[in-house]
Amino acid sequence: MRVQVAIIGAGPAGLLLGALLHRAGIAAVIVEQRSADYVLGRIRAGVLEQTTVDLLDAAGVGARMHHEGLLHDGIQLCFGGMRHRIDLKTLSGGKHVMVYGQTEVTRDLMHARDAAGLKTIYEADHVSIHDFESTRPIVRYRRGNKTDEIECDFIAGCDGFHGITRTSVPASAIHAHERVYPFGWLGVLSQTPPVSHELIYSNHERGFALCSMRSMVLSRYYVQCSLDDKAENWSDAAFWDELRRRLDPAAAEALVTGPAIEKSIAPLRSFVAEPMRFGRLFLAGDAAHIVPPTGAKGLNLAASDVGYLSRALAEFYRGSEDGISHYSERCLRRVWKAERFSWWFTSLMHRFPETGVFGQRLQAAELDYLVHSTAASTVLAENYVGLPLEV
Ligand code: RFL
Ligand code: PHB
Repeated sequence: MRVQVAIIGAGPAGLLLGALLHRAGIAAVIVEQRSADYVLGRIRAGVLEQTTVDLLDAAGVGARMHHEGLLHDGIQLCFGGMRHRIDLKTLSGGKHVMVYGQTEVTRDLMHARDAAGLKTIYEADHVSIHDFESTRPIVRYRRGNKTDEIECDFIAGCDGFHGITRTSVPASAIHAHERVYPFGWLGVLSQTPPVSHELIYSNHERGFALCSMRSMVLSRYYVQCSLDDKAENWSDAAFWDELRRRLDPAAAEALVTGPAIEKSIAPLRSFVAEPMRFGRLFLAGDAAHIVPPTGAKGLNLAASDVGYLSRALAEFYRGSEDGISHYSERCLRRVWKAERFSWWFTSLMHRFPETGVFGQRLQAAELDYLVHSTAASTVLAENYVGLPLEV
């Protein structure tokens, strides 16, 4: 098979890139190692920046999101037993975020892809990439007991943190920067109305907690947990008790509990690989960088990377290499700002075993400052709703 662009990975980065390239008249195929149902079964992000919403609209897949998604004008910070509202809209000059689950974004992109008759190869084993330093890169994979080959002009590595594209680059050509946090998030999805109409981020002496949602009848909650914890060791009752303890009295009282539909533990990591382009191979999304989920930036960075990449490839086929030359630098400028924000918000909101009372007092002072200084809350709001895309 021969295509212009071979995309590795059918997560949000790969699927959105496929949709944007299709709009630009560029032929692409997606190679994914899992089944479509498996990809849809992963419960992940919930908060979309306006720039992500705009890209989904540009890809022609925004209709259901605008109908079912929830626009949020604020978030709430809980500490010292009290809640404080950060008015995102006023502080950011009129912006808001869209609460619409990654699962639904993925579903919409998959449906649009099927409806347009575009090819996705699911359950591809032993995916490997070759010759991306030349102008004729190749992707190989196995399906059943047959090996197939795709010849292409470009490879987009959208295969997430554990994928093969980043690790196919010679170690001498790539630099990785990493910080692993000494705790994880235990997440629960439940068919219950959310405890609050806005997300609550809570700093508590027992650890961080987050109250989020997917709709007015589907809630997503997280509590900071130990890296040794196992999701199966947490009964539903133990999870709800722990969450309640980490909220202010009014939220604890209002919390509606129910059976967990999904329960899992995610480790927290900051990671950036530089550069993001190697000849005809481009890394995008989690394949190139990871942020701890506190800032809700991972999916949004994946979207902005593929926004830059689709534009760069469209320019290439119109005769200019400018976009592909600047791809890595353009992405990384945005990535490092999101890394900084996610690291800062994570550091502010979690219990760190090693910092002791001194660290806790500093957190309390910063939170107090944050909610009482317009300058400080503006910095939070501006980053949370998302920095503007560089043009
Ligand atoms: P994905 O979603 O990991 O998709 C990669 C795809 O590549 C496939 N793959 C391969 N395919 C072929 N060959 C191989 N060798 C392959 N290896 C892997 C995989 O099966 C998969 O289908 O990466 P992508 O597309 O870059 O998207 C990134 C986002 O998924 C991620 O950044 C977000 O989920 C992060 N995140 C959040 N981001 C936000 O913007 N807002 C949020 O509110 C938010 N909350 C979260 C989050 C991530 C979380 N976890 C579980 C880490 C909350 C959590 C708990
Ligand atoms: C989620 O709804 O899963 C979610 C929301 C906000 C975050 C992280 C995760 O910061």
